[in-house]
Amino acid sequence: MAKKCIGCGIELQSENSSRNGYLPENVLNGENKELLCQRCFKIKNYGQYIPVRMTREDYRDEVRKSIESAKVAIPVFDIIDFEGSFDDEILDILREMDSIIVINKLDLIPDEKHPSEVANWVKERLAEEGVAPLDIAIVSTKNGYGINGIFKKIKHFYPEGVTALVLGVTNVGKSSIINKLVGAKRSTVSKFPGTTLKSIEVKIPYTNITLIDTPGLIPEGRFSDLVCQECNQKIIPANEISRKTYKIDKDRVILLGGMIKLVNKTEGDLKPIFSLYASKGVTFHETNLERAEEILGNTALLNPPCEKCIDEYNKNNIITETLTIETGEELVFKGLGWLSVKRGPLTVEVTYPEAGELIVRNAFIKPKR
Ligand SMILES: Nc1nc2c(ncn2[C@@H]2O[C@H](COP(=O)(O)OP(=O)(O)OP(=O)(O)O)[C@@H](O)[C@H]2O)c(=O)[nH]1
Ligand SMILES: [Mg+2]
Repeated sequence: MAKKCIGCGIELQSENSSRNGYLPENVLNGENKELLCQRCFKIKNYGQYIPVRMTREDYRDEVRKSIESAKVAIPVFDIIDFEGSFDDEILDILREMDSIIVINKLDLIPDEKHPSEVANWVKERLAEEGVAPLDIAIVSTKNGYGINGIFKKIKHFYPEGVTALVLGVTNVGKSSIINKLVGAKRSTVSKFPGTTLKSIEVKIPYTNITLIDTPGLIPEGRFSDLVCQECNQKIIPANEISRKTYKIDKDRVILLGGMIKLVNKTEGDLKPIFSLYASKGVTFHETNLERAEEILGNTALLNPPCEKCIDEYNKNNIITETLTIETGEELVFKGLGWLSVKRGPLTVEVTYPEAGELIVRNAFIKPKR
C-alpha cells in the first residue's frame, strides 16, 4: 500500500518534487513510518504555504469515501463565520447521518456571550436547515475550552467506541480539534484555507474512538475568497473581532474596507441604531455620498482589497440592493462580518460584488436592553 503523509493525508511519492506528496527517495524508503510530505514540512517548520485548491467534485469523492466507514459525523463550524461554514454539501451529509456539532473559535467573539446562548442559537439555525444533531459542543482550540466536552459527548453516545468523520469547510479548525483530541500535533494546521488534502484516520490513544480528518470544502459566496491571500488573512480574524455602533443620518455611508458600501436609506426622525462586526483587519469608514465616491478605490485608506488585488476584485459584477432589517435581525456578509440592528427598522442600500452572499438572520448577539 502507498505510504501517506501524516500531516495532510496525501499519497507520498519520490518521482516529482513539484507535485504534491513529494519526499526524497531515501526518506520515503527509510525506517521512519510517520512521514511528512515536503509541503507539510515547510508549513510546519517555516510557516510557508503552498496553496492547493480542491474542486467540489474532488471534495465530494474524498468525503463520500470516508462516510462509508464512519458512524457519526463531527461537523465543525466557525462561530465568527457561521454562515460561511454552512454549505449544502455539508448540510446534506448532516441530514443523512447522526452528528455531534462542534462550534469552534469561541475566543473570537466579544466575551459577553455565554456558550449556552450560542448553543441555543445554533440549534435553532440548524433546525431551519432540517438538521437535528445529537448534541452541540462550543469550543476554542486556541485556549482549550470545551475540548474535553467533545470527548465526553462521543463517549456518552458511543460507549463502545466509534469512527467519527470530522468535516466542514476550509479553515474552521478541523485539524486543530483532532490534534487536541489526540493530544499530539499530527495533522498539519495552517492559517491558510486548503491545508488538509486527503482523509486521515487517527485513533484517540487508549480508546476505541477513531477520528477521520478530512479536507475542507471551499463554500460559495464568501467575500473572503474574492481577495488575494494577504487580504484573506486580514479578513479571517486572528483575535477578538471589532464592533462599532452607529446612529447615523439618512444618506450617510459606511464603507467596509473597499469591499462593501452601505448607505442608510431609513426615512423618519428616529435614527436606527446598529453595530457592525468584522475582523480588526477590515477598515470601517463613515462618510457622505460624495466623499464615498472620491475615496472608493483608495487602497491606502480602505482595505481590503489591497493595491495588488483591487483590479481583480473590481472585475466582479458589482450590484446594489436595498434591504430592510428589523430590530433583532442581522445582515450577514458571508465570510466577512455582519451588521446587527439594535433599533430598527434599518433600510440600507448595499453595493457589493454579486459573487458575495448576503443573508438576513435572527441576531446572534442579542441587542442589550
Ligand atoms: N482564534 C482561533 N483560531 C483557531 C482556533 N482553532 C483553529 N484556529 C486557527 O484556524 C486556522 C485553521 O486551522 P486548521 O486546523 O488548519 O483548519 P482546518 O479546518 O483543518 O483547515 P483545512 O485543512 O484547510 O480544511 C489556523 O490558523 C488555526 O490556528 C480557535 O479556536 N480559535
Ligand atoms: Mg485541516
